[in-house]
Amino acid sequence: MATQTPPREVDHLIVGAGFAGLCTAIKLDEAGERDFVVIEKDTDVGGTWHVNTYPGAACDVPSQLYSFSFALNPDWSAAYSPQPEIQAYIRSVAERSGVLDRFRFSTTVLDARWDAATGCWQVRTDDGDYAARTLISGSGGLSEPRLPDIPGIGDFAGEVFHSARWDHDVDLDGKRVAVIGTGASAVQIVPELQRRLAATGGRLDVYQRTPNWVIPRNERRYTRVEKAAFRHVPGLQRALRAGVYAGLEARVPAFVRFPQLQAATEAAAKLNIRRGIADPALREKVTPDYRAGCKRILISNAYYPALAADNVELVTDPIAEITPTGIVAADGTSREVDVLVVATGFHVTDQPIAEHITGREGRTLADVWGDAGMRAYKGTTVHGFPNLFQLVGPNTALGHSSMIFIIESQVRYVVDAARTLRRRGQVAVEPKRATQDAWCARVQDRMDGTVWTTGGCASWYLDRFGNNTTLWPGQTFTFRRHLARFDEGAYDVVATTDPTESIEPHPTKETVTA
Ligand code: N01
Repeated sequence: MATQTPPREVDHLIVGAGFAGLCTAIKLDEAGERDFVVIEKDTDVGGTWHVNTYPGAACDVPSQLYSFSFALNPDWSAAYSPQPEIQAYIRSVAERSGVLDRFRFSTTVLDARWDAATGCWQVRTDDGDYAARTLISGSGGLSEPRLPDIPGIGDFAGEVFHSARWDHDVDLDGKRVAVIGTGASAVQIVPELQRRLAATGGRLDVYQRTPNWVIPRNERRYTRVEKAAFRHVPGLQRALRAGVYAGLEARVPAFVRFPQLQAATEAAAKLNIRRGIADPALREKVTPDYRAGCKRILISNAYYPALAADNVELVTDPIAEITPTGIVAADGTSREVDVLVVATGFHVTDQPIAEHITGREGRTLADVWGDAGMRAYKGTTVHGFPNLFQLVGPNTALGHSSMIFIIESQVRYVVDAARTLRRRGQVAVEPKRATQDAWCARVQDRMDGTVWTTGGCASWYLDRFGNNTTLWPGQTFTFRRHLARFDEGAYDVVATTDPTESIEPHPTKETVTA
């Protein structure tokens, strides 16, 4: 008879091996919290940078800022890094850090359930079970592709794939390709496809529902001398990084307080359109009618010229249906398609991981958030979910700077929490409801008057209640200040029902105060 293997006990279970999961592993290790496992459903570290391999994939945050603060990279090839370089960087940091022995790849979390008896998260994976004191989710805000619900899409007989699941086995040469969507991924994909198809006699149709503001990308490659200077001149690269950081933070008031300042961005984007497109009708089609910044501002020098190329058609009529052989637009025009690329974004305000996490009251995080949208204290902890820490949680994302800064801020908080819990005798804590509510109310108050609310667009930043539960409405250094230390006073200690299961002394069943 098969015997059931008991769950493996660990102090910390980290879900996801992208920037967030890796950073957590490294920093916990440094703090002496070495008993952790990182579960990753994919085959390598990197998260979104491992998975998004579409042609042209690159970071639209400057390279100098797009690295860990504790692992600067003097070898970036250019001002903006392509995906393979970022993936190689993450891999090399992981290898150097000495934590990879605790990573379990090709393993998927099936569900995680708070167990009051043991004061642990009971986590089932497709490769064994775990009992973990803390559950740290670094599963990413942009990891689950959102597929469009277009009539007939299931009957399409050609090749179809999402931008984040690029099928490199599909031969595109000479084909008729359609891209649905014109967001951050599409503006990188379209120029690459256009060039490749032009060289092989193929055609590209780009289906645009809403135009985006696209400003020029300040591209340049670093010279050998610059790279040597980054490596050998003390403080040089850090000073450059600080300058880039300050420059991006200076843009925040135009997003949160004075949206009219976005007029400068709109002027730059209009110039970009005029430079890239000669046809007035096409220019008009790609010019947004909402305030820049309301949706993510995109950067590209190649997107508009690609749309203007002879082998490309920009279709702005809505898609009526997809047939086995092509796409029919609302005006009745039918266009034959061999390969359909769906660049329609991700599940952001309804994160799928939330369906798999069940808290103290027996409800899933998805259920709880279904009531009124995503809510968390400091974007990281959730009432009813003891010792759960969510990286890149509600209201932590950025439209203007590097998410790695946010991730490092949250990881400091989590590591301080882990230290605090150990000092207190491995208690389980969750944010007080009133404290969490006050935090969320303050964040939502700050949304009034932001460009995301007033800019006149529909965006994936907003949830189905119309609230922006995605972005941090302020400067990143303010976020870091809020999370500078684990504020015990904001938390309640959660009792375990069977005190004998408590491994270390339980100080009090009341609120822990700082
Ligand atoms: O997704 P998106 P993305 N029929 O949601 C359209 C990050 N990222 O993958 O605007 C027709 O921006 C939709 O139209 P509309 C970055 O944070 C970073 O491009 O909703 N069209 C839109 O045009 C980014 O913001 C980098 O009207 C449909 C597009 O699909 C985020 O990922 C690079 C449709 C979706 O755009 C997401 O970017 C790439 C439908 N049914 C991505 N449904 C970096 O460089 C949706 N659309 C760091």
